[in-house]
Formats: sequence, structure tokens, C-alpha cells
Amino acid sequence: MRNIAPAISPPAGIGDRKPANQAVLDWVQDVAKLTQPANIFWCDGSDRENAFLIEQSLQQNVLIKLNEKKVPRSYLHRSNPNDVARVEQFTFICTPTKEEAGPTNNWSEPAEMYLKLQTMLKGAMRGRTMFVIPYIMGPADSLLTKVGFEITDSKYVVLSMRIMTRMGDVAIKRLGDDANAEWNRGVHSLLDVDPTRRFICHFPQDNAIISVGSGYGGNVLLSKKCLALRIGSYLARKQGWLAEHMLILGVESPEGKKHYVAAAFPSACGKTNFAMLIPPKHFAGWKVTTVGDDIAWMQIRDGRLSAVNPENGYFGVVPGTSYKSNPNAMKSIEHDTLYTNVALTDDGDVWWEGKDGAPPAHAIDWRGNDWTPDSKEKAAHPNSRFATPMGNNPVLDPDVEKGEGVPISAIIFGGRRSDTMPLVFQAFDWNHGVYLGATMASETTAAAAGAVGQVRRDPMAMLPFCGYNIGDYFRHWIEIGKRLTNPPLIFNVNWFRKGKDRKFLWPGFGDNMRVLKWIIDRCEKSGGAVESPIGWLPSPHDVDLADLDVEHKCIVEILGIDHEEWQKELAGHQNFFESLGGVVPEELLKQREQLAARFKQ
Ligand code: GTP
Ligand code: SPV
Ligand code: MN
Repeated sequence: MRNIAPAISPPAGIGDRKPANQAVLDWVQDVAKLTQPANIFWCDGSDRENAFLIEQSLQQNVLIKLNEKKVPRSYLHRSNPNDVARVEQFTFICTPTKEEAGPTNNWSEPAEMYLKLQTMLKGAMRGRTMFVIPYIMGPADSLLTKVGFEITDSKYVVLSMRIMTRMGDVAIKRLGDDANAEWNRGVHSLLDVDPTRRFICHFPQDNAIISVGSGYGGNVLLSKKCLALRIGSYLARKQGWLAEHMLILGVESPEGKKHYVAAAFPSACGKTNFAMLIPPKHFAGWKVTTVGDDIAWMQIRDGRLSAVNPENGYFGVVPGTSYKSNPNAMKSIEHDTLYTNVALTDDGDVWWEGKDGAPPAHAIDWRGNDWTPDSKEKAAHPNSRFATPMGNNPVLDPDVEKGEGVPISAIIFGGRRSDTMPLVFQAFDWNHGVYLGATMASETTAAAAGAVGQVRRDPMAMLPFCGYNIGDYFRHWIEIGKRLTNPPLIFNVNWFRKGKDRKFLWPGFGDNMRVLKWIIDRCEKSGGAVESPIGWLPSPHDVDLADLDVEHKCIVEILGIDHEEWQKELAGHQNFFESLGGVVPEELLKQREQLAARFKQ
């Protein structure tokens, strides 16, 4: 099963909802002239349209229908095995100067890249249907909300975008007929799904994205990383807000006091899990609700940061998801879910490594081959994903559609670090918090093509997603801080520290509530902490560890800092700042010096 499929012919009343906006019509005509599709399908996001596209996808082997009893209204898609993750080396920020893209992005001169892409797109949709997807990012009535149009020759993209965004009429209405209105132009073509002709290109000045040669996830759902983060971060700086790679969760005490926190962890480092956390038994009466699991758009309101989730669904990592690790995710993906690259059991159910229960005696793996528990290959790809509407989430926050967003009490940065970083600590102030974010590091994961498990600096979890110069991005964070009269407290967490036996020291998942509780206590000015060179650290008695089956010496180890490891860490910060070649703001260089000095005291 592959993505590439011939044109489809919709019956009257499907695929013909043309928007009135002349700028959109002109752009679509231009792209059609270049790519030469057999026909144009104007999406309206309706149920009828969706049913038709699913039926066509089944006929063309783009989707497999799953067992209706076990996973109602759910489907499996297999991407090309050469195309299973984001491709950072082929992701470009095309600004007039290289300096604007900065030291962390691949850069190309816009005219040169447009020419290269146009050459590849010439006639690329011959014999195929070209879909035009109108969508908005953000709640329908939010000032932050953005309109996008994505052109694609993939039905899988259309079906996924309907889950991941608010798609169809809502966007056409929001755009209106003003030909000068602001909207994002996204063009995607599978071409021939050849990794040597795969490019994900952003033109921030034109509010445009062109993606070719891939049919997978973040490369092609242009609403997500491309618009909501890369173009989004560029717009956010210009317009004075923040577009961040953060989950947003609500946490309510038994007394009914509610806080919201936003947390930036790199790809496949626990955002979806944290956003849906179920507190352990000991925390009876505490409730965690999800606003978003991947992206936060935050603006300043009444001197505070206020966050909305621009998305409408979750594109989550499947392997490891179980009733033990994340029951809310399991309930969310039991129905109306589009799976990519998981295994198919003989009875039409889905399976993956880490799912509850015994593995099936036989299955078809993500590549479409026979699989048994003795197979050397994994049944599901490590970056296999679900796309599920956020409405499926049993703990969806009631304020998720609120246009003004939710007020943020704390920002959390965190990476996957097997050493050095303690379970949790608090920054002394905003700029110190910005420094924690800027110097974050994490082991690479299967979410991007390339080696896994290598520690790299990933500032604010935005290394692959910042659409402009990272030095300006740091500066933007510092400037935002100056405008906040009631700034969120900033924390750093690490669920992934390992002991000498190379096993995780901390149980993670639901037990992360214990850390969240300390963070809330700090926001409430009731939590204890000791001052350390790296920030405020909780002592073991400051964290509620009741009913936790972890040895005291492990707790001491995971909460503590090792001065030798931190000398290496400090050198790592310095190397990273130096590698950026002079763009790092003075304030952050000073933070590093102060950190080094505190270790010498
Ligand atoms: P993206 O969707 O790529 O942005 O990933 P994410 O940040 O949402 O990560 P996700 O919650 O999907 O978790 C990724 C992997 O980390 C999964 O295999 C999880 O099982 C694992 N994980 C999540 N939380 C924890 C934790 O607290 N401890 C441990 N040990 N593993 C965790
Ligand atoms: C990530 O890699 O952070 C993801 C998956 O959320 S993708 O949408 O493919 O970027
Ligand atoms: Mn996620």
C-alpha cells in the first residue's frame, strides 16, 4: 500500500465547494497550471466528503479498514518505508539572507529554491487529483487564529488534516473574500516519494510552504510543524507573541484551584503522555486536563502569558502507549483514528510494541510483511503514529475552544537525559529560565530520520522548528519577559535519568504528578526548595512521594546534582553558544558566567 494513487471522480456536490476569495482562486490556478492535475477537488470538511474520500482510499489501497468492532471507524495507512519520519537535513528556511535563517537552520536563497521546486513540481500531479484544503489553526474565535490552505495530491493528507485541524467551511468563512487577507499558502506533492527529491521548504516572508517527495506526518501535514511552528514562530516574533513546541495542561486540586502549565519537550520525549497524565491513587481528587499535546501559541494578556492550542487533534507516537502508561491516549485511539505504520493483526486489529497483553502469534508488520514474535524486525515502526481528534480525549480541558486561551502559571523545559539533569529544578527568574530553555539538550529519537540516542542541544525543543535566527529567538524570549508583569515560573524536568544499572531511576508517566504537584506548590508559594548552583532544588521531603515504590537512595540520586557532571554540562553550554557564532544575547552569556561562578562559591 502506498500513497500515490490515480485521480478520483467525485459525484456532484462533493469536491466542488470553491471559496469566493480571488487570491485563493488565482493561487490554485497557478499551482494547477504548474502541476497539471487531472482535476481539482475543493474540500469542505463535511462528513459526506470524508466518507467519500475514505471509500476511495480503501479502493486504492491507501487505507486498510480495521475491525469495526475492535476499533470502530478507524483505518491503517502504511507509508513508503523510505519515508517514516521528519527529515531535518532536507528542511529549509528560505529567507532573503542567510543571517535571517541563522546558524541552526538549513538555508537557501528563496528565488533559487522556488526555481528548484517549480522544476520538480512541473507536471507532478498528472493523472492525479489535486485537493485544496482550507483550514484554520486555533479556536474559531481567537485573535491568534491563522488561516491556511494546503494543496496536496495525497488523500491521506486530506484525511489527516481533517483530524488535525479545523478544516473546511470554518476556514472559508474566516478568510472571507478580501483578496488582501493574510493566509498561509501550502503546496504539497508526493512526486515519486524519492528521498533524493524530498524537500520541506519555508518562505516566511511570503507566508508560504512547499513540501515535496514525502507522504509522512510532519513533512506533509503543513499545518503542524511547518505553519504552527516554523512560520508561526516567525510571525510570533514580528507580532509580539510566542509559537512554541509545548503541551498545555490544566491541573486542578481537590479544593478546585486550577493552574495551567505549558511544557516543551523535544519530539518523542513525553509531551502527549504528560498532557494526558492520570494522577496516582494517592492524589485522589487531583485532575489533569489536556489543552494541547504538541504546540502552544501564547500571547500576553493582563501581564500574563495566555495559551491556545492551534491544533484540533493529536498526531501521537504509538509504540509504548498502553493502558498502563497512558490510559487516556488508549481511550482516545479506540475509535475514529487514523493509524500510520503500526502492525495489523489477523483479526483486523492494530498492534505495536508495548501495547497491553501478549503479542499476537502472527501479524502483518508496518512494511506489509508477515511477522511473528520471533521476528527480528519490529512489528510497528518506532515512529508509528496515531491521528485522533482531540474530541476523543476523555480528559479534554473544557476551555480548549476559548479564544483568549488559558493563563499559564508555569513553563517547563525538559529533555531526555540519562545523566546530569535532576528530576526537577526551578529557575531563579525569567532570564535564568530562558537560559535553561536555551541550553536544553536531549537524546535524539525516531521522530526524525537519523541516529537515535545522541545527546544534542535542542533549545526550547525548537531546534528543528524555529523559523528564524535562533539568536533573535532567544532575544524575543527575553523581550517577552520584560513585558510580563505576572510571568510564569520556569522549571526544568528530566524523566529519563538512569542509574548505574542503566535503568530509569524514575517511574515516570502518572508518577510525574508528584513533580507537577511540587511545581504547583511553588506557584502557590507553599513548596519548599533549597538553593543550588543550578536553581531551586526540592529536597526529598518537598516532593510528595507517598506510596511510591522507589528506594530512598534512588530518590536522593535523581533529585541531586553531580558537580563533575555539571562541569561537563557547563562546557557543553559554552561549546553550544560558541557554535552559534556570536548570535547569543549578552543576557544569556551572562547567565552562563553566573552559573559557572555559583559552582565555584
Ligand atoms: P512527539 O509527538 O514526537 O512530539 O512526542 P511527545 O513529546 O508527545 O512524546 P510522547 O508522549 O509520545 O512519548 C514518547 C515516548 O516517551 C513514548 O515511548 C513514551 O512511552 C515515552 N515516555 C513518555 N513519558 C515518559 C516518562 O515519564 N518516562 C519514561 N521512561 N518514558 C516516557
Ligand atoms: C514531532 O516530531 O515532534 C512530531 C511528529 O510531533 S511530526 O508531526 O512528524 O513532526
Ligand atoms: Mn506527541
